[in-house]
Formats: sequence, structure tokens, C-alpha cells
Amino acid sequence: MAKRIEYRTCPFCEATCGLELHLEDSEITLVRGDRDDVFSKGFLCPKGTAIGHLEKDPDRLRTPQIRDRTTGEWRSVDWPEALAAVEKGLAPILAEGDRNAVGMYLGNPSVHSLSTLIYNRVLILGLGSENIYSASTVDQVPKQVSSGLMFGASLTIPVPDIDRTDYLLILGANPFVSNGSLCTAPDFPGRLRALRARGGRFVVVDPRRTKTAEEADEHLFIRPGTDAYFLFALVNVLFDENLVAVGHLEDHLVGLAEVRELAKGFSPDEVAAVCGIDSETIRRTARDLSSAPRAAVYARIGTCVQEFGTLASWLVDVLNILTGNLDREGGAMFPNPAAGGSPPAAKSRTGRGVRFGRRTSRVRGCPEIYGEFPAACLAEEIDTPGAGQIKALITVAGNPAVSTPDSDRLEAALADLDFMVSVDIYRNETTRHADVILPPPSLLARSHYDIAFYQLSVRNVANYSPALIPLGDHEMPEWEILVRLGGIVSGLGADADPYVLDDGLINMLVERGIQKVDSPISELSVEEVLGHLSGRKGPERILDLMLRVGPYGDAFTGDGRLTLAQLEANPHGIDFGPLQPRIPEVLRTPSGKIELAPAAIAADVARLQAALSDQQNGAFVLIGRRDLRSNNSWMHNLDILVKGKDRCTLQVHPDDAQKIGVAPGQIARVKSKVGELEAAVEITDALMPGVVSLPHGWGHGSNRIQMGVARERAGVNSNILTDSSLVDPLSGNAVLNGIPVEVSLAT
Ligand SMILES: Nc1nc2c(c(=O)[nH]1)N[C@H]1C(S)=C(S)[C@@H](COP(=O)(O)OP(=O)(O)OC[C@H]3O[C@@H](n4cnc5c(=O)[nH]c(N)nc54)[C@H](O)[C@@H]3O)O[C@H]1N2
Ligand SMILES: Nc1nc2c(c(=O)[nH]1)N[C@H]1C(S)=C(S)[C@@H](COP(=O)(O)OP(=O)(O)OC[C@H]3O[C@@H](n4cnc5c(=O)[nH]c(N)nc54)[C@H](O)[C@@H]3O)O[C@H]1N2
Ligand code: SF4
Ligand SMILES: [Mo]
Repeated sequence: MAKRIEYRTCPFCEATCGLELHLEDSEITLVRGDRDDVFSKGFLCPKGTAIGHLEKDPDRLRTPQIRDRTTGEWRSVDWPEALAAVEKGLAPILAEGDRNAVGMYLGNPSVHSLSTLIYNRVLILGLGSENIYSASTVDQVPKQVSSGLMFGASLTIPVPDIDRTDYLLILGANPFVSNGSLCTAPDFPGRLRALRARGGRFVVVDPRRTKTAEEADEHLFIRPGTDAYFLFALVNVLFDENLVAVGHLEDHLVGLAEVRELAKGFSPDEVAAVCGIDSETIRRTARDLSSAPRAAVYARIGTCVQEFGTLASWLVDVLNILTGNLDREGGAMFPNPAAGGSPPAAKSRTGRGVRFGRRTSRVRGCPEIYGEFPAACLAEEIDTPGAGQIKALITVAGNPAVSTPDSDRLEAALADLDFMVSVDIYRNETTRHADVILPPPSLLARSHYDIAFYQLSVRNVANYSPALIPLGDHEMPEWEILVRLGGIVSGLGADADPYVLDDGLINMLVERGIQKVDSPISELSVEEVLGHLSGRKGPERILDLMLRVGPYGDAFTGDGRLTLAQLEANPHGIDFGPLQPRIPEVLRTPSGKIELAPAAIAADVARLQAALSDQQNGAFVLIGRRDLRSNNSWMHNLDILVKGKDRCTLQVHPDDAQKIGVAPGQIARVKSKVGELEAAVEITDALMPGVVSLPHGWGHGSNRIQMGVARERAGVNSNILTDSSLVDPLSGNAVLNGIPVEVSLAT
């Protein structure tokens, strides 16, 4: 193998940048942005550059680990021993007859991996438990709920067409740092600068003057958690000033009159004080939005992890629709991904829409959303005795002990489980509670294709990265780990042949693919399709199927349209061009139209209205923040990313610092309803007065973790302060921003 250059899509965030990797045997010697990547064109960020450091990190687990419950000691074991231990731990619990006794938590990186995206489903099916949790409910699920109700499917989410728009209103997102979310756009900063360079404008609404806000044409400070009021007021102005112009959407929507009615109680004058944005600015923003030739409203996590997350997410698209900007160039558009998207609807153009609450969580009665319960309910489902209690947990690529609200309670609950197994690359705050940790192989030994994020992409592109190095001696492919776990939980046993199970899976998928309404392969037999797919196994075989039945696929005709082999021949990716209008073919609602005022959402407006009068001022509220060199909780063990000055600081506005009596560098005590912690103070006028900010994902102080670098720069876990009893009722999403806190000088 020796020295060579290979190309790979970076899996660390949603931007899908192309990396140019210089390899010497299995070692990365240099990382650059791939200038020929059809989408990222050479852009990369410090996290992408750090891939070599992650590969080399001595703390990254390379062999399965077992913890001795009496001594607390960990030892490396081989795969048969590890899997036997998992079987021994889970089998008796499942044998008692309650599938719900085993819960599962799926973390964020599992959406960034081809293997986990496909095979987590297999594991969930095999497990048959209702206790499924994921990072979605500390993140974007409000957007999935509002989009599901409006457009008919959970990932039918419009993305701002930032490359062609003239005006972008951004709320609760900091893409100069995060590189974008629910909007896959490598070099998001460059794209926003290009927007300004061509004479367009962008406006940022955020309680903090972020890097994105600094580069914007205008920044509006907003009180945390009040976006739904602000957005409703914009809607109110559009109706009030006769600026509603749905244009080409006219025949494709229902509920316009209801929205007009719902917005009546939210005039700029009524909401200005609560939002901290004066009413004239609100009116002007509504006019700017409506008069821009092409405009889009884009909102992200700041508008989701709050009490009115679904309402805010819904209002964003209401605005895109009322200004006629949905589904048109330069507005907010629906991608048409090469794999995994919604194919054009059948002729009737109606769908089943989405349904929630088919069951409710045992302790709190939270409705199921897209097959999951809120992560905010996980601790209580473990620590509350009774029938249906979670006794064992499987985690895949997640660190809920740091990432979900009321961490102290969850950590205590994890410590109390009868059995826990984690598929993870580190022994961290969560996985230290496991009995067995099963590590996936080196990233370079895994193939990659971003099934999830091309569904949310500002261009239709496809890029596949093959495995670049062979599996190491003690490594097991990530998909095989999951299939083996599936074998265990479904009673087939740890020794069930994963390749046989995988053959069963592809058979089922092919059968379904053939039977689908309007299937492009309805004329083929299962055997014929399997024949075309032979030569591949595991995730690659399934990906090939998905690509070939997708909108650009060859449908096994060999006519030159898309196959996995083609992507293999194009290591810089294939560009299918800018987004195209997709209404009505993309709609899956029961009416076949855009549901502008879904009943569940309309019913929640009363709660928003009621809260308008009891908004209290005075207390401090806590928000989070991200840093370019962090990735939630798990990249803090790479020295290259964490070196330099302390980033886990409590940011305080100068006026507030004076009130509290704290100076830069002093330690402040921060106390919420559920917890308290201490953090060093950083004083900055980038914050709105009354708002303090602490990043999430830190708190690596435990000597039971095996992350030497992270432990030295432990920081504090901000989710000790967040309250798991607070969720957005429509989506079950946790409230992680706008947390009332008391701040004082630590004594
Ligand atoms: N207060 C507050 N809390 C937040 C947020 C916030 O803004 N504020 N943000 C929320 C958001 S958006 C998210 S997405 C969640 C994230 O929540 P989680 O997904 O629970 O946490 P991560 O920190 O992403 O942890 C990822 C885990 O995956 C492991 N891992 C990394 N790569 C791999 C891999 O290739 N395979 C496997 N099997 N494991 C791997 C890591 O070691 C780590 O244990 O945090 C949320 N929590
Ligand atoms: N460098 C880096 N990149 C990342 C991650 C990371 O940890 N580090 N995490 C990845 C993940 S998992 C995700 S989900 C994405 C998230 O990507 P983004 O959504 O862009 O996330 P943030 O950078 O946290 O920006 C959220 C903004 O919301 C603001 N905010 C807080 N409360 C409110 C509010 O009530 N209203 C409004 N309008 N704004 C509010 C915050 O001040 C912050 O600036 O980033 C991804 N990319
Ligand atoms: S922006 Fe995201 S995808 Fe691009 S290099 Fe950085 S972490 Fe990787
Ligand atoms: Mo996230």
C-alpha cells in the first residue's frame, strides 16, 4: 500500500466535506480539503483535520472491554467472550417476558455512519422494545414533527436555498461554527459571504452575538425561548399589511384562514417586550422578508430545544409559505436525494401522513414520536420501579450522561442498571457504566455514505467513500456488531451467522422494493435483483440497492444511470445539480396538500398565548454554545482540538457581572431547579443582558473514564442544570436553552 492519496467524506458533522487523506500504509500523514469534491470544493474545518488524531488516539478503544462489577476493573477481551457476556447479561432479562425491560439509546454519530443508520433499525426490530431513545429528542425532533404534520413525512424538511437566495433570516443557528444543521452545505460561511457579495442580505436572530451574527447585515437579540412569538408576529404583520402572497402554492395548501386567525393574538406590540425586539423592527423584518425577490427563513437548534420548539419550527415554514418562498429557487426547497428520500408520490397524491402517540411512556405518559420516547424520560424509566421498568440498556454512539437533561439523575440511573452494553469508541461518562463496550473499527476501515444528510442538502449530490484500509486483527465491522447484537436480543444467539442474517435482510428489502407503489423495479424478480447485487455484502449491498431504485438510479437496467459502482469510480462525488421544485410530488399528507394549520399544532397555540402573560423577567437564563473545535461531548480527547485557553466558561454580560459581583476568571456558582455547578467567568457584551452561556458536552472529570486528555481539561457538564421535566409537549424535545438559573460568586 505504502504512500497514497485517498478521498473520504468527513463524517463528523452535517456538512459532508470531502477530505483528501495522505496515507502511509494505514496511517494518515496529512489531511487536506478535497479541492475536487463536487460539493465542498476544498473546504474543511479543524475537526476534519483532526481525523488522523482520532485514528491515533491511544484512548480510542480497539478491542472489546468487560467491566468486573465487583472490582470495577476493565479488561480487554476477544469478540466471542464479549458477545457471550452480552448474551449472558441480556438473555435472563428478556427471558422474563418483557421486551420493554431492555432500552436503547442511539447517539448522534450513529446518524453519521452508513452501518449504524441501516443496522440500528435491524437491532431495534430484533429487540422489539418500546423503550427506544435517541439524541433526536435533545435536538431536531420538533422540526421533524412540524414538517411531518405539514408535508407528511419526518424528513420532508425544506432547506434554505442559500446559494440562490437574496434574503435569509436565520434564527437559533450559528453555521459559522456548527457548519450548518438540517441544511447540508459544506462551507456554509463561504456560501453566506457569497450571498452578501451578490447583493443579498442575511439577518441573525440570537440571544448571543455569534460569529454568524457578526458577519450578518443585522443581528437581533432575542430573549431565549421566545422565537414562536417573534415568528407569529411576523405572520401577523404579513396578514395585517396584506403582504401574504402564496403564489404558486395556492392550489397546494389548506389552512390559510386558520393561520390568519391563530396569528391574531400575536401582534408586534403584544410580543415585543417578551422577545426583547421592538415592534417596529418586527414590522420592518416582515416587510423585508416579503419584499425580497427570493427569501428564506431558516431556524435551527436554538429554536428547537425550547418549550415551544414545534410551534417555532412550524412558523418558520408558515412564513416561507406565506411569502411564496417555499419550493421555489432561492427560497426553502426540498432536496431529492440519491438514496433514502421520498420518491414522487403515487398518482393519487395523498399519503398517510404522520401519526404520533400510538403509545405513551410508562412513567410520565409522554407520547411516542416516530417510534421513540423523549430522551428526557430515560432516567425515570430506569429509576422508577414497576412493571415495564428498564433493567438493561444498549447504547450506540451516544453519551446521554452528558448530552441529555438532568445528567446527575441519569448517571445515577445508569449505575443502577442490571446490565448495559455500549457500542462505542471511548470509555466515557456514559459507557463507563456499561458491562461490555463493543468498539467499531477505525473509521478508515469503514465505508461511508451520508444517507441522512444528503436528504437535507442544498444541492443534490452523492459521494461514497470505500473503506481505505483493511480491518485490524481485533476489529469487527460496525454493522456486524449490530447484527450480532440483533441476533442476541432476538433469541438467535451470539453465534448466529451475521452474513446469513444479512442475506435475510436484503431479501426482505428487495421484496419490499419490488412491491412498492410505482416501483421502478416492479418488473424484476427478487432473484434477478439479488443477482445484480451479488458481489457485495452488508451496508454496501443495501446502499447499492437504495441508489439504484432512487431518483437517479439505473433500476438495474445498466443504462448508465446511478449505481454504487459509479460512485466508486467518482471519488470526488457526483453532482445532480441545484434543488428543483418538488411540490406536489413530495407531499404525503392525507389531504395531498400542505397542511398549513395542522390540528395538533393549532391546539398548542393556546399554551403559547397563555404563557405570554406569565413571562417573567429578572432571573438569569442559561443558554449553550458551540465551538468550532468541539463536537458535542466526544472530541475533547484530541489535544489538537482542545489545546489553548479554557473554553468551558460561563459567559456573562458586563452589566450582569457587575450586579453579581464577579470578575473575569473568578469562579461563579450557577444553580438551577435541578442542579448546581461552578464555572470560570468570562465577561462579554456578546450576550444579551440577563442571559448567561455555558457550552454543553463538557464535564470529563471522572477518574472512571479512559480519556486522558479530556480529563485534564474536564470542564463542567451544563446538563446538570437542565431540567428533564421540561419538554416541548408536541415533540417531547428537551428544553436545553432558556434555563432559569441563579448566578453568584463561588465562595
Ligand atoms: N445543553 C445542551 N445539551 C445538548 C445540546 C445542546 O445544544 N445543549 N445539543 C444536543 C445535540 S444537538 C446532540 S446531537 C446531542 C448529542 O448527544 P449524544 O449523541 O448522546 O452525544 P455525543 O456527544 O454526540 O456522543 C457521541 C458518542 O458516540 C461515540 N462515537 C463517536 N464516533 C463513533 C462511531 O463511529 N461509532 C460509535 N459506535 N460510537 C462513536 C462517542 O465516543 C460518544 O460516546 O447532545 C445534545 N445535548
Ligand atoms: N463545531 C461544532 N459543530 C457542530 C457541533 C458541535 O458541537 N461543534 N454539533 C453538531 C450538531 S449535533 C448540531 S445539532 C448542530 C447544531 O447547529 P446550530 O443549530 O447552528 O447550533 P449552535 O451553534 O448551537 O447554534 C444555536 C444558536 O442558537 C442560539 N440560541 C439559544 N437559545 C435560543 C433561542 O431561544 N432563540 C434563538 N433564536 N436562538 C437561540 C445560541 O446562542 C446559538 O448561537 O451543530 C453540529 N455542528
Ligand atoms: S465542517 Fe463538518 S464535515 Fe466539514 S470538515 Fe468540519 S467536521 Fe468535517
Ligand atoms: Mo445535534
